[in-house]
Amino acid sequence: MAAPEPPRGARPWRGVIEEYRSWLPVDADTPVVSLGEGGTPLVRSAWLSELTRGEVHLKVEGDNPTGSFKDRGMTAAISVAVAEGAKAVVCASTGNTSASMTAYAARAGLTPIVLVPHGRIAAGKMAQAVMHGAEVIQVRGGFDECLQISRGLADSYPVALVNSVNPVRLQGQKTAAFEIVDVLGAAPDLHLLPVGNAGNISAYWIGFREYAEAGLAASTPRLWGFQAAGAAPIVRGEPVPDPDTVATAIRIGNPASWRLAEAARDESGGRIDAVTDEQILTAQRELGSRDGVFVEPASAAGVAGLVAAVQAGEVDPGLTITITVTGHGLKDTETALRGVDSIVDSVIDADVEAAAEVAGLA
Ligand code: AN7
Repeated sequence: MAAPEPPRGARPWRGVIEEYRSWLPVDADTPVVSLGEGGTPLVRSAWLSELTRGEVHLKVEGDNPTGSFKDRGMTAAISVAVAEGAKAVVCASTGNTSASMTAYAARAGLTPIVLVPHGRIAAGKMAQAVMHGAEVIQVRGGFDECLQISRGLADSYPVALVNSVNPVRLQGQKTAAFEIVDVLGAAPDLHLLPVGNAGNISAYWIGFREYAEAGLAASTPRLWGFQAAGAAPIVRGEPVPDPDTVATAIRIGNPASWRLAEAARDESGGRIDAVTDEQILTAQRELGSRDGVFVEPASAAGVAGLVAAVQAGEVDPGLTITITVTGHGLKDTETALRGVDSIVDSVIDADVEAAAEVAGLA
């Protein structure tokens, strides 16, 4: 006889630290700063499954509390920072790290200091930092300069650095790989994701590898990472001094986790390639209109990469493929609406027949 189902609600999701405690660098005394992050949906994509003649699932990380995968690393980094007595935290960010850091810092009563590049941070992300009470400093320079300053502050002043150069961040972020294996019951053949500062691809590799080493997965996936063509230092093999892409979240010319990402690529038998802004925006629209998943441009890079690889005949049929879509589309509505001539298709009087007519129903 089957075991009785636990009552509904008896086992709420507890956030990634409590769910994966034994895998993380926390102990019984670590104060857990959580917003219930993780446990995000793994959504099957019908059109991508058909396109690849395989099984494609999206790991929808925009469903995290602040709207991106960054929350997984931030619950860990902020919890450890509090345990170590930090009073203030700092990060450089293209927007999502700062949105996440400021939320968790607010919760922990820490002072959040945010360094953002000049211009081109999505408005939604800035609004998040403002609402969470951050000290926002704009630097005349790009993300890479912001990260240098952020490191400099942490070296010389009483403030903890929570960029992904902080290894605790990657430990938290690896839980997404655990969740994928937990839900599929096995590792995928192939996992795709965007690459910016290159922390996340490194974190997924840690997660997939640890599960395999522990016998919880029989294999590890090949990791395919995608940078934006105008910000593709790893693909080119040299830093890009003036990175440029519509996908502002990954407008990074000298990724901090460069070597770790190359190791993840090589050890997994994977690749890191570039996709154009046009391919990114097309993938973003397809995700919205076919899957019902609204992501920000950077988040669509993995899907853009898969579509390009299928077109190039590089994807064998019959594979189980997972793709991380990293952040929510609502963070950057300006880019989503750019090029849309008019949001409103018709204006009518308050009349059913008129509505039916313009909607093509009559
Ligand atoms: C939506 O917030 O670097 O390769 O400062 O926001 O781990 O850097 C954001 C990165 C992909 C790239 N998708 O991940 C920041 C920041 C979204 C992102 C990435 C980011 P990494």
